[in-house]
Amino acid sequence: MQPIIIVRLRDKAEQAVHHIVGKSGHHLGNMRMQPSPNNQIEMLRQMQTIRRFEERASDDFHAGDIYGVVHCYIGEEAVAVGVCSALERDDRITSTHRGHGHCIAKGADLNRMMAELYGRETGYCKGKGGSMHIADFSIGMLGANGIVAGGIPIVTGAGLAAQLDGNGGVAVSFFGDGASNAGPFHESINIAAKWKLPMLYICENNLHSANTPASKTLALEDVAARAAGYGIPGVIVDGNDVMAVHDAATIAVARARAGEGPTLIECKTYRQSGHTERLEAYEHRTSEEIDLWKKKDPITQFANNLIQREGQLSEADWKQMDDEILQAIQASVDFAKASPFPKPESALDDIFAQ
Ligand SMILES: Cc1ncc(C[n+]2csc(CCOP(=O)(O)OP(=O)(O)O)c2C)c(N)n1
Repeated sequence: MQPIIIVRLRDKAEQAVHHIVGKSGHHLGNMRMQPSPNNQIEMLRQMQTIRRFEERASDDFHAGDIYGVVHCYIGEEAVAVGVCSALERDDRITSTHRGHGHCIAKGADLNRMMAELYGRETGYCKGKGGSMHIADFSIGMLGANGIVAGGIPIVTGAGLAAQLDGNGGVAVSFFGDGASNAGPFHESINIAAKWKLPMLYICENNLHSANTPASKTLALEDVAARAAGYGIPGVIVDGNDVMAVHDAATIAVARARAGEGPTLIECKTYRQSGHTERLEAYEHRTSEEIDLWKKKDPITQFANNLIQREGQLSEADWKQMDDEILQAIQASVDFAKASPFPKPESALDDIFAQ
């Protein structure tokens, strides 16, 4: 089974049409599924919120206000937003060590997120988990995860639960190209395929696994091709095109809800930020490569599209949206700073196994 590629093109009437073509170039069909103008503007707002949240987290980390580790997702925002915009609130996801984008796209509270990064009692983990452990079950966000590939079996269990409950729910695993080399990916996708679990496996192929180029660790060029080994569809999509990601996810969600089983979607994207803050000395990528991908920035592309082609947003609206987002981020920092640190005597609270 060859991976399928979804390409976003325009037909003569300037409607968004996604031409679905096989890897060998043969045409498999078209589809038309545009989110409403309001929903598209909301998608842009979410992407920019992720960007501004992380820029602030990075600044505050370097200023010494945030402890631990912060892995930014800058440049990959179209993946989280494109997929989560195709989900319902009760659908469940798990994330990675690079989880701020997935949390925000699923609807997490900015104040509680920032407070968690700041290590404060009002944070999602009462200030004791930090960036890599944010979870909010009320919105189906089952957790970021510091263990590479660790979230994949967890959310596959959520897919099994949805199937057993018969509630039509879908479960989504976000993971990197590096994680697709790990055992939990293969074990999970195998059983999900066999049991036709309502799952989406979303590989965020940002071309590098921490500080190693994916080309040095992947035996294939396309992670999506691995789907063939499990008898499920493998889709490649431009991970910097939020609408293309949304469409690929929408098809996969429909397939999952119809009981037809999982889909592996590989989003080709790029992390503009370093692997983690304060690891500049280990940066192995060339500035030419980073600059090339900055030119394909997913937020700039989408905003320009809405302003220039769709006419759904004016430059002034875009500026106002950004101002509102910056105010919300500042409010989250104010909330965090005004919150107390956890008390030392609470160190052993909420421990379920020792
Ligand atoms: C099981 C495990 N092994 C190693 C690490 C150290 N580690 C942290 S991130 C990372 C690379 C992950 O690469 P990828 O899945 O492609 O995600 P990316 O960082 O590119 O977003 C590694 C090896 C870890 N956290 N967990």
